[in-house]
Amino acid sequence: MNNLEITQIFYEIANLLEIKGHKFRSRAYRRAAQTIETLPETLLDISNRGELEKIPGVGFNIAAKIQELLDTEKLKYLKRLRREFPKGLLSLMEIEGIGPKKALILHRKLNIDSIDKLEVAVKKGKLKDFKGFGEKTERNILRGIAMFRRGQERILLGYALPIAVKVREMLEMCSAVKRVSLAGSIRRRKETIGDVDILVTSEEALKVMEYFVTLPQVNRVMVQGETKSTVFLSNDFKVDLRVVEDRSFGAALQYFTGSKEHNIKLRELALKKGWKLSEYDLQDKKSGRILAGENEKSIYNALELDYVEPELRENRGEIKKALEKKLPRLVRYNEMRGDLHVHTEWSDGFNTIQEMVIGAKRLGLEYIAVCDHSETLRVAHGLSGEDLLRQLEKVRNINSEIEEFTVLQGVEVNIKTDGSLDVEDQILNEMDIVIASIHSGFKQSKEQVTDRLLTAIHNEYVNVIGHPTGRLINRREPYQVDLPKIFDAAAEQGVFMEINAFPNRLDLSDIHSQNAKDSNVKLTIGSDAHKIDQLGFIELGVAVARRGWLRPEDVCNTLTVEKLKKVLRR
Ligand code: DGT
Ligand code: CA
Ligand code: CA
Ligand code: ZN
Repeated sequence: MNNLEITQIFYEIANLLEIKGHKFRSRAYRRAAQTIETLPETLLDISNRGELEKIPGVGFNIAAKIQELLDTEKLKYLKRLRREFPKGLLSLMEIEGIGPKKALILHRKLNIDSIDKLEVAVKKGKLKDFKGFGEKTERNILRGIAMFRRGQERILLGYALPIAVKVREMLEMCSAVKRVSLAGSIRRRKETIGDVDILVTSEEALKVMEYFVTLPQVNRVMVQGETKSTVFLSNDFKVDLRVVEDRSFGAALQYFTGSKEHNIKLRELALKKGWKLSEYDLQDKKSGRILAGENEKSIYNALELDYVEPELRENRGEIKKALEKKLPRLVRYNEMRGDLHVHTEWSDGFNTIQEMVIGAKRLGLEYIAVCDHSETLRVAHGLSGEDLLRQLEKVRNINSEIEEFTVLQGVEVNIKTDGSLDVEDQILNEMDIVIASIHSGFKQSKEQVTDRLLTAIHNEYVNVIGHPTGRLINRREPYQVDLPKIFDAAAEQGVFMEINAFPNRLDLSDIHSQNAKDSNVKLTIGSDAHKIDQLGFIELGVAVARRGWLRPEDVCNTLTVEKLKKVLRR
């Protein structure tokens, strides 16, 4: 049994315990599930080392459950729990806005035991009569259902990327393989991925395909052909592999990277010149002369375009700019000098400040901003003003001991429902960086949320608005907010917008980041890491920045710590 399967089982247990009213135990399982979901290695490996209990959030009890699942593929505890409830009840709770209470009512009163039945019932207006199910709830449920269905199909970039890279590395080890590249949406670093596309060149396609479909990660082979094979990995990711001749590498890479809309534009451009662009090459139609094909750049250049980075290929004006030679010089993955949003064990993180420093150094960073939660975020053990001053003391000590690295003392302060902050100005004044975020009151009106954020922006100690729209990809819609207004105020006040790089946030999104930049707002990238191995998420934030057309000068993380400190002084 793999990590993802065990994660799902633990989420199910958490939900069942929630229905039963066992809040604490439910939370323990949810926390364990969240941790396991993002583990960089398999539970089997960890168990073989006898280190299950060393996983944060996994105690004796849960470790025993994991062991049972690994050994027997079954769990007696879950079986017992399931017997207490009708089948289908849980599926309802997959929908945003339906918690244990509502699920029970739907089931008892209307006999609803599937998402499909729920949808029919809402559309027939059958829910209105029950307490807590007004018209607004109905609309929310329908939206939740649509979101759930979308979420079922698309995978978060942050989860797909490491796995895709692993498969690419395995392919690189195959002797019959000449060149390998990721393609499709994962090469464009889109925030969610439908399926993973990989391109290979080889003179022995059959050998490559045989090697590919028998990789250990492969669970099921859907198609095995000579030029294209499709498989499902054990975590249900679909992977398409294409093999072409080496002389077509560039053309094939261009074609299979997409997007489809970008490709259509490019092909039109070729046609106007009397040429034909295909996955094999760029050809003159009349003479059949091959103009380009072996490398991707030469295709763009032959069409008199500047090379277009994969992240920009969405047909959002990049071809016009490439023709005019006016594409921005995008910020690069290796240009991050620091991470501007990390948590530690002082609030709800798992590692000490020192450990986060080690992790960040390993990534080649020069600074991190420790921004733990503030007091009113109880679920996250938020810090009081006093705690923050103690932490500041600690950070000063650490800074005096380490070389060529700086810890910035910060805080992720809550913006309360009236727009005020839950840390006093006097304390905020001591911080190197203040991120202000909304963690409550998501259902307020657009005016209310906008006013709240405007109030925070006008607080002279605030530097950054954290995860500015509050969305959770596939899970929670953004709150209603007038972003143009927020961006204008931020530009005027010298407040930055965050690109929160946590895989299910990516907030601001690519397009919103671009809008912010166009309003003269600078952006910060923060991994929002709660433990060392999440620091790598910063890469996802850079992907968003690049997809948002951001240049190095638009992103504060490219600054040296000295320059950064200057721009943080308002
Ligand atoms: P995804 O998988 O939904 O996240 O998005 P993509 O962009 O990876 O789409 P996918 O996997 O269907 O196809 C990979 C690339 O292949 C796509 O980006 C462009 C190219 N492609 C696929 N189908 C077509 C097509 O009908 N026309 C054109 N021009 N290109 C296509
Ligand atoms: Ca794809
Ligand atoms: Ca595909
Ligand atoms: Zn937050």
